[in-house]
Amino acid sequence: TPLEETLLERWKSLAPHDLASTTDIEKSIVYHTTYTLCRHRYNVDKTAMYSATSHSVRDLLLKEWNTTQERLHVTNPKRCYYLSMEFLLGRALDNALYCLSTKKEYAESVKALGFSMEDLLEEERDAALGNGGLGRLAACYVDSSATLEYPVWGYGLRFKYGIFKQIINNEGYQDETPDYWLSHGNPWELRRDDIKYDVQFYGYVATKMNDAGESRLSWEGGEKMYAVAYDMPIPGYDTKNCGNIRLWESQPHNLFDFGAFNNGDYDKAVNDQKRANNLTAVLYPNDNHDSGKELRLKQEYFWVSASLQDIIRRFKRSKRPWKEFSDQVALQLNDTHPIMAIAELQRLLVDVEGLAWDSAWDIVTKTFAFTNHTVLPEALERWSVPLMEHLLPRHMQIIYDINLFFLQKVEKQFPGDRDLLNQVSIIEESQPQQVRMAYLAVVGSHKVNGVAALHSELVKKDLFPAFIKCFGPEKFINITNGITPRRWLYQANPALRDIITETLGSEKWVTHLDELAQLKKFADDKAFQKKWMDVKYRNKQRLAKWISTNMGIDVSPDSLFDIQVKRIHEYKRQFLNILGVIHRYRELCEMNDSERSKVTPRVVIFGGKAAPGYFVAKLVIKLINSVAKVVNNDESIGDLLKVVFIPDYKVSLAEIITPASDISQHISTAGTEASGTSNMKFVLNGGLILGTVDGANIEIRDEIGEENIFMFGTLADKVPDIRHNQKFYGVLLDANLQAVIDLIESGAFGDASIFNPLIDTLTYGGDYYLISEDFDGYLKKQTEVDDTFRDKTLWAKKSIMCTAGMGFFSSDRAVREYADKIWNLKPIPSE
Ligand code: T68
Repeated sequence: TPLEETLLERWKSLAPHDLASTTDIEKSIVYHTTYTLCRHRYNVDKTAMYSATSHSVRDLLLKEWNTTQERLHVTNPKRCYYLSMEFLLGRALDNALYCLSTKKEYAESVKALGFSMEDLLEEERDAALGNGGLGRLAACYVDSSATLEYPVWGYGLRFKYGIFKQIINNEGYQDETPDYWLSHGNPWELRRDDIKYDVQFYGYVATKMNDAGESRLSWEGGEKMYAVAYDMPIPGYDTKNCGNIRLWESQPHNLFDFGAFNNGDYDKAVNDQKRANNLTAVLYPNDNHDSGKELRLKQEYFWVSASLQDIIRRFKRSKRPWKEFSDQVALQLNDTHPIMAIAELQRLLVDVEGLAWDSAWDIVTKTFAFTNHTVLPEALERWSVPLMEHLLPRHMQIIYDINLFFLQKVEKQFPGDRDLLNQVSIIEESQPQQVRMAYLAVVGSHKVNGVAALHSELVKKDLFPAFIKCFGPEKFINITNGITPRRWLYQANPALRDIITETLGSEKWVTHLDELAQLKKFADDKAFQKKWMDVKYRNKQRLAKWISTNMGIDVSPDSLFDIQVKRIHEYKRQFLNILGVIHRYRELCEMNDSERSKVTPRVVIFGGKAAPGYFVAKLVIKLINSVAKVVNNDESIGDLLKVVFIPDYKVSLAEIITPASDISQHISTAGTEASGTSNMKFVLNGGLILGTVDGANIEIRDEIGEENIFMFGTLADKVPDIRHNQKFYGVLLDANLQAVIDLIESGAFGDASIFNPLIDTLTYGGDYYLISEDFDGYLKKQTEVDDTFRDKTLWAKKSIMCTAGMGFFSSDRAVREYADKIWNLKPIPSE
C-alpha cells in the first residue's frame, strides 16, 4: 500500500544527505565498520576497511539508483534489456569513485583513518562472471548506457564461481582452481528477497479448458525452482543516472522434504536444495565453444524465464495493451545463449496470457534483436531435440510450430525450392535432430548484427546466406564493438589521462571520445612527444614492477614491450607468436656481439586462460613456459629477449598491462576473430598493433592510418582456397618454421614428445589456422617493428596518432548505434 502524501513528505525530509565533507565520509566509513561489519576500531584490517569504504560508496550509489528508478517509474519510457549470460565487470570501487567524482575526498578520508586508497583498491576481488570479450563487452555497454542515460538494464546469472583462477604449476602447465569471489561478501550487490519467480523444468504438456471454454495447451508437472534477484548498481559517469544489472540465483522450491526426512532418508530430504544450489553455481569456462551440456541449457532457460517474468510484470504495471509491448520493451540477445527467450515469450503470450499465435509472434519478432559474436561453427549452439523435449517439452513444440509456419511462408515465397527449405530450417535433420539456435534467433528477431564490419559481412555470406533470400539484406546490420574510455583510459592510465586533459584543456573527451582527434596537431611536437613517451615509460615501469614482485622475473622498461593477452585459442594463434619467439631466439644464438649490439631488446608477454578441456590450447601455454624458462635463463641473451607468461589474466590485470604496451599482437587467422576489443584498448593507450587483416583491426587501421599499424597475413577471402589446397596437396612448411620445429624437436625446450600433438596441428590434415602460410609475413613485420622502434621520434608520433584516432571505438558510440538502429530508445535525462 502506498504511503499517504503527508507521510511521503516526512520521508522526503528525512532522506539521507550526500556525504558533503571528508568528515562526513570518515563518519560514514566508521559507521559501516561498526554496524555493517561489526568490527571494533582495534580490529580493522585492510579487507575490513575496503569493505566499509565500499559500503559507504554504495550508499551514494543507491541514492542515485533510487532516484533513477523513480524517474523511470514516473516517465515510463521504452526500456531495453540486455540479456547476457556473462558480465565481466572487474572491480567496482575505483570506477564508482570516479563516476561519483569523489575519489579525491575518499582518498583523503581513508588516509585520515590510517589507510591508503591504493591498498584498499587492491583488496577488491574481480567480479569475473565471464570468459572474455563477450562478457567484457556487456560490461562496457552497461557503463555507456548508464553514462548516456539510456534506460537499459542487464539481465544475467549470479554465479557463485566465476571464471576459474589460473595457476601455472612448476612444470609450466595451467592448473585451475575455483574462483570463490564472494568469500568476503560483495558490497556491490543487493539481494532482493521480494523479487522471486518460479522456474519450471521437465514435466509434460496437457490440454486444458480456459475460463472461456476454449482448449489450451499447458505445461504441467516436472520440477520447480525459485529465481531470486540480486541487483548491481552501475554508475554512469558525470551524471546522476544509475544503471542496473539484475542477476538471478537459483533456490530450492522445497527447502526440505519432511516426508523423506521422517523416513530416515536424510540425503533425499535435501536433494532439491542440492540441485537448486548447483544450477547457478558455476560459469561454463568455454569461450567460442559449445559444450552441449544439459546443465548449461538449464542455466540458459532459468535465466531467460526469470528475466521475462520480471519484464512482463513491469510491463503489466503500465496497464497498456499487449500490442504495445514492443513500444515499451526492447530485448537484446547477446549471442545464442539467451535464445530460448524467443520460445519462452511466445509460450507466455499464448499459453498463459491467452493471445492468438499470430498476435503473439508479431510481438515477439518486434521485440527481439540478436547479436552474433562468432562465425566459428564449433561455437554455434545446437541443442538435441530429445534433450529439449525432456527438459522443456512445451518449448520444443513451440519451436516446431515456429519452424513450420516459417517454412510455410518460405514455400509460398519460393515454391518448390526444397534446398532453400533445408537450408533455413531451424531443425537440423541429423541423428538425433538438433535445434539450430542461431537460426531460431534470426527467425525470431527483427535485427541481426555482427560486431565489426568484416564480421558482419561474413555473417551474411557464410552463416546466414539463405536467410538473406527470405528476409532481404536489411535485417542484417553491423555495429562495430566499442570499449568504455572511463575504465580503459581514464581509470587505467591516470598519467595519460592527465596529459590529455591538460593538452585539450578539458575532460570533455571522457564522454566525447572524438575529441581525442585534437591530439593529432601535437604529434610532431617534440616537447609533447617527450611527455607522452615518459608516460609510456612509467606505465612500463609499473608493469615491470608487478612482474618482478609477483613472478620474480626482471624485465627492463627500456626494452620493447610486446604483449598478447586474451583467451588461449588456436584461432587466435598464440602458437604463431611463440614460434616467432623461438625463431628470434635461434637468430640471437647465432649472432656475434657486434650483431647483437644492433638488436632491439624485447620483452614478450603472454597472458590468458585456456578452457580446462581444451588440450591443444593448454599445450600452447606449456610451450610458452618451457621456452620462457630456457630463454630467461640463457645469460648470453640477457635483456635482448625475455618471455613472460602472466598467470590468471583478468580485468584488473588488464588495467595494468594495457597501458604498458609498445606493441600488442592481434594475429588471428583472417576471418576468425569477429572483432576483438583488447586491440581497441591497447591503441587507445598509445600502443601500436601488430595484427592480421581481421575483425576490428581493419577499422582501427582505417581510423588511425595504415602507417600507424603493422599488418600482415592472408586475407579472409583467400583462406578457404588455401585450406582446400592443403587438404589435397599437403602442407610444405615455411623454411624458417621448419627450423623452429627442428629446434623444439631437438629437445631444446625439454622433452619434445609432449609437444607432438601441437606440432601435428601444422601438418596433419592441413594447417587449418594457416600458421605456416603467414609465418614469413609475420617475421618480416616483426623486423619492421624492431627497426621502427629504434626511431624514437617516429615511434612517439605513431603512438600519439594511435590514441588520437580512436574516438570511433568508444562504447558510447556503439550503444548510441544500438539505441538508434535497433532499440528505438531515447535517453531519459537525470537533471
Ligand atoms: C568474442 N566472443 C569474440 N565468446 O571472439 C570477439 N563464447 O572477437 C569479440 O570481440 C567479442 O566476443 C565481443 O563481441 C567471446 O568472447 C565467449 O566468450 C563465449 C562464451 C560462451 C560461449 C561462447
